[in-house]
Amino acid sequence: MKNYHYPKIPAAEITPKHLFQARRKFMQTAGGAALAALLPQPLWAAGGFGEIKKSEFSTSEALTPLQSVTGYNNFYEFGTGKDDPAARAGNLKTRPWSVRIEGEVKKPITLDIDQILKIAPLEERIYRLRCVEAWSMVVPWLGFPLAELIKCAEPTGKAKYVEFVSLHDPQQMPGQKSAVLDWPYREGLRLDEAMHPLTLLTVGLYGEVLPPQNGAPLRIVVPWKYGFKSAKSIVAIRFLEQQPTTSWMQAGPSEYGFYANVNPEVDHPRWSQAKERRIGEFLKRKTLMFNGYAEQVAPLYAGMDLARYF
Ligand SMILES: Nc1nc2c(c(=O)[nH]1)N[C@H]1C(S)=C(S)[C@@H](COP(=O)(O)O)O[C@H]1N2
Ligand SMILES: [Mo]
Repeated sequence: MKNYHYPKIPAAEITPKHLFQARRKFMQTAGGAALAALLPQPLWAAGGFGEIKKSEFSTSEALTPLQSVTGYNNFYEFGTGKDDPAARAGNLKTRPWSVRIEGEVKKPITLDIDQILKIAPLEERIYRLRCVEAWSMVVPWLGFPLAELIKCAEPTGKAKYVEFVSLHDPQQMPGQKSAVLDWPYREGLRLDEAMHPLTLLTVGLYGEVLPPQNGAPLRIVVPWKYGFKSAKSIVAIRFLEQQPTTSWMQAGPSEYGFYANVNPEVDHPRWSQAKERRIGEFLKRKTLMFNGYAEQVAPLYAGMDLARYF
């Protein structure tokens, strides 16, 4: 059994070696602490992550253009319009940023984003993302399996669910001044769903750090579920014995279930889920069971009535 540890943050390792050495040289020649403030941020914050693994789980479908991925969003903390996040999230302060790992774990801890980035190597995962509002995108995410962090946390035998809590800060998030959802935004997964290799702890897209409107600095992406399960800008990952009530379940229990698996056969009470519009395309396409990931995830739901557990 491999022994997992939460990584510490030696500055020399956050910054790729050549940059670190160049920085030291610069400090030696230029000297002075004031100049240090002008030095580049760690590479991941400045954009660009170095070497990135490709993933066997990536789709080869055409990518949704970057402008649509960053310009057409749901992020209710910034308003309910699709262009609100791009217009209003720009100043979200994403550093320093820490995430509480709490609840039913042997090692509750608060991790800095830089520690989280060192848990596992980053991969590019090109996933379909299907919104409950019947549009979809294809996005090249950067991240690593959430399972890697969960292994570090060592859930106790009681942990059956994982809850994700997004930032609550009405000063920065003007949408939180309205009670459209119960803040903070809370989502959740069954522990086995959270451990599934497709579930991605995500820090970037299109080769760069996540833009604020896409959930910087850290979000979840669960590609076989409706988009709202993929919580953005998370500050806590909580392990629970009981199934949590998510913000969307609370807002509309008959419309948004806990599972929210993409399912063309189970309609939303107010619209069909049989088809979707891929952003940028004219004709609608058929929505696929589990958003096309049935081969990988159907066994998680063997024997379950998916109309009841929607
Ligand atoms: N905290 C938070 N996370 C969120 C949302 C939100 O409003 N707040 N919207 C969800 C919805 S409905 C979708 S479709 C996806 C959109 O992710 P994207 O903007 O990166 O495409 O984010 C999800 N995560
Ligand atoms: Mo969505």
